Amino acid sequence: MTQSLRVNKQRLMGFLNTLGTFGALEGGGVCRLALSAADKQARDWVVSQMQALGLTIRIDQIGNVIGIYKGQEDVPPVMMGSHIDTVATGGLYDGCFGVMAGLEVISTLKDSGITPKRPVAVAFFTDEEGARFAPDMFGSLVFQGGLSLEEALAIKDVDGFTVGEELDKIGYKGNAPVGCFEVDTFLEAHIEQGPVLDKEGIKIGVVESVQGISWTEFTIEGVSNHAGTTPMSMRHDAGLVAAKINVFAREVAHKIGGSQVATVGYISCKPNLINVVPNHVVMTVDLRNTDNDVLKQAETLLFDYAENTAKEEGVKISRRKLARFDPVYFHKEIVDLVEQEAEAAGLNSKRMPSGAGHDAQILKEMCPTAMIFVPCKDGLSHNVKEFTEPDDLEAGANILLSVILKRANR
Ligand code: HGY
Ligand code: MN
Ligand code: MN
Ligand code: MN
Repeated sequence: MTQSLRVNKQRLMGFLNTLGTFGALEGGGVCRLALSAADKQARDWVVSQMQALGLTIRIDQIGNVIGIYKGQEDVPPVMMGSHIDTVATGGLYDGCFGVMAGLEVISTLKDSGITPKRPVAVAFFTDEEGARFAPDMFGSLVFQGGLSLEEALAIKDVDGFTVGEELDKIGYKGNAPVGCFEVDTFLEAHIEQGPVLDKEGIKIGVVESVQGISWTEFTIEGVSNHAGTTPMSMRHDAGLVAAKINVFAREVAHKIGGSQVATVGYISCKPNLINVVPNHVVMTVDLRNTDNDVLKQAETLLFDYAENTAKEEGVKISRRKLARFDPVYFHKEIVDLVEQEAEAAGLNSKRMPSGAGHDAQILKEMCPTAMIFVPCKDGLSHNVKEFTEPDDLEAGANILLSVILKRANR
C-alpha cells in the first residue's frame, strides 16, 4: 500500500505560496528575518496547519517548533524539518520547502489512514539563516546541545535586541526543555541553492556532506579627517583597509581554487559621508571549503593580511568569530537510502556536498541524518528570484515520503 503513496502537488504548492505571503516583498520574494513580526505570522500559520492535522505540538525554550504525528509505538520520532526564517532578499523555497514538504508528507499519511510504527514529526528551527542573529543555526544548535540556552538567549542583533527579548515579543519562548528531545532519524529536504543539479539536469541531490563555514566580523578604527585637506600620506583610513581586505578575501579564494569561496556581505562604514575619511568600519567575511585544513589556511592568510594592512595604515583592527563549523558527513545508511529511493522512483540522482549550511548538519550529531536536494533554477538562492519547478518539488517530497516511511516502519 505504501509503495503507491504519493504527495499532493497542489496542496504542497498551496502551502509554499501561502507561507510566502508572510513577509512578502513588492515584486516578489520574501523578507522574514528570524523573530520578526513576519516570522511570527509565519510561525502562527504553520502551527495552525499542524493543529489542523491533529499533531502534538512542542515549542521549546529557544522557539523551535515540532509537530508530531502519532505512531503505533511511543518511541522517538522520525523527523523532517528545516527553517522558515529567510534572509532579507529571500525566496519561497530556502528552508520553507523542507518544512512544507514535511507537512505534506504527514498530510498524505493522514489522508491514507496510515499510522507508521514510529511517530513522524515535522519541525522548524529558530534562526537557521543567521541573517539577523549570529551564529546561524543557533536554534538547532541549542536543540542538539551544541550551544547553551543562556548563550543563545543573550545573542544580540545589530540594533542591540536580544534573542530572549524577541522570542518573548513574538510569544515563542516555549516551555519544552532544550537538549533532551530524542530523534530517531532526521531528514531535511532542501533546494540545492547552487547550479549543479539544474545545469546537469538531475532531479535529486543525494547530499553526503556540508562544507566548512567560517564567519568573521572585523572592526577597523581609523581617524576621520577632511577629504580635501588631508594629504594621502597623513591618513588613517578605515575604509581603505576594509576595501583591501574585501579584495584580498576574493583573491585568496581564486588562488586556493577548488571549493574555496569568500564573501564580504556586510559592510557598515562611518561616518559614511562624501567628504570625510572613514574612521569606523565593521565588516564580515564568510569563508567556506569542503576541506577543513584548507579552510584553516584561508583563515590564517586572511587574518595575517588584515593585521598587516591595518598596521601599514596606522588603524586599529579587532576580529570576532561569528560562526565556525567544520565540514560534516551524513550517515551512510540514510544517504544510501535516499539514493535507493530516488532510483526506485526512476529519478536520476547525484551524490554531492552542500555548499550552504543547514540544520541537518547540526542534527547529524544526535541521530542518523541526511538531506535531499532538488534543483533550483540557475542555482539562484538568497535572491528574490529563487525558483524551483513544482514537478521537482513534488519529486523531492515523494522521495522524502518514501525514505521517512522506510525509517518509520523498520
Ligand atoms: O549561510 C548559509 O549557508 C545558510 O543559508 N544559513
Ligand atoms: Mn536554508
Ligand atoms: Mn539560506
Ligand atoms: Mn542554510
